[in-house]
Amino acid sequence: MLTVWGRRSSFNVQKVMWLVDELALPYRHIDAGGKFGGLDSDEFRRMNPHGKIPVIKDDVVTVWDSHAILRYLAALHGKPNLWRDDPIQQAQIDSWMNWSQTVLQPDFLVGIFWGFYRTPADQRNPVAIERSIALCAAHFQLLNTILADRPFLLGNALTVADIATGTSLYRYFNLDIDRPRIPNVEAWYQRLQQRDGYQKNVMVSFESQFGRLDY
Ligand SMILES: N[C@@H](CCC(=O)N[C@@H](CS)C(=O)NCC(=O)O)C(=O)O
Repeated sequence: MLTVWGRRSSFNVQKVMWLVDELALPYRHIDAGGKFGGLDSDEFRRMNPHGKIPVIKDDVVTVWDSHAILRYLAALHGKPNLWRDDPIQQAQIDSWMNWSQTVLQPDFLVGIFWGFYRTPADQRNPVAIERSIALCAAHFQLLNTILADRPFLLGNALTVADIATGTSLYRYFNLDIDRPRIPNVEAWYQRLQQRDGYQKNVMVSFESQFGRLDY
C-alpha cells in the first residue's frame, strides 16, 4: 500500500496526488507540513532528511522530492502512457520535467506566487515581481508555441511532463496579474481541467495563503 505525506495545499504535493489519481493507485494520505507540522520528528527526518513534503512510501522504498516521486511512480505504474520504456521518449518527458522544476517553478512559484500573492503588500518588491511576471509571460508564450500543433506537451496523450508543468496553470490563471495572449496554453488548461485528478488535487482554493508567508 502506498502512503503519501503532505498537506493538500502544497503545490509539490498536488502534483504527486494528481499522478496517484491518474494511476488509480490505492493510497493512504497523511497530512503533514504547514499547520499539521510533523516535519521535524525523528521519524519523518528518517524518511526525508530535509524535512520537506511530499514524501511517499510503499512496500519497498521511501522517496522524497516531488519529481523523484513522479518519476518513480510513473516508471512503476505509468507505462506505456504516462511514462515510456524508450530512453529517447523518456528523455523528452524528462526535459520538460527538469525545465518545469528548475526554470518555471522558481519564476512562477517563488517569484510570483510567493513574491506577490503570499507576501503582505507592504513587504513586496515591485521590481522583482514585475520581472517574474515578464519571465513567466515569456515561459508561457514559449509553451503556447509548443502546444500549437499538439494537445499535450509530448503529443496526443498526457504524460508526466504535463503533470509536472500543468500544475502551475490553475494558480497562474487565477492570480490577478497581467498575462499574455496564450490561446494554446488556455486550451491545454481546459483539457487538464477535464481530468478528475486535476479537479480534485490541483484546483484547490489557495485564498487562505494570501498575504501569509508562513506555511
Ligand atoms: N524540491 C522539493 C521541494 C519540497 C518543498 O519545499 N516542500 C515544501 C511545500 S511545497 C515544504 O515542505 N514546506 C514546509 C511545510 O509545508 O511545512 C520537492 O519538489 O518536493
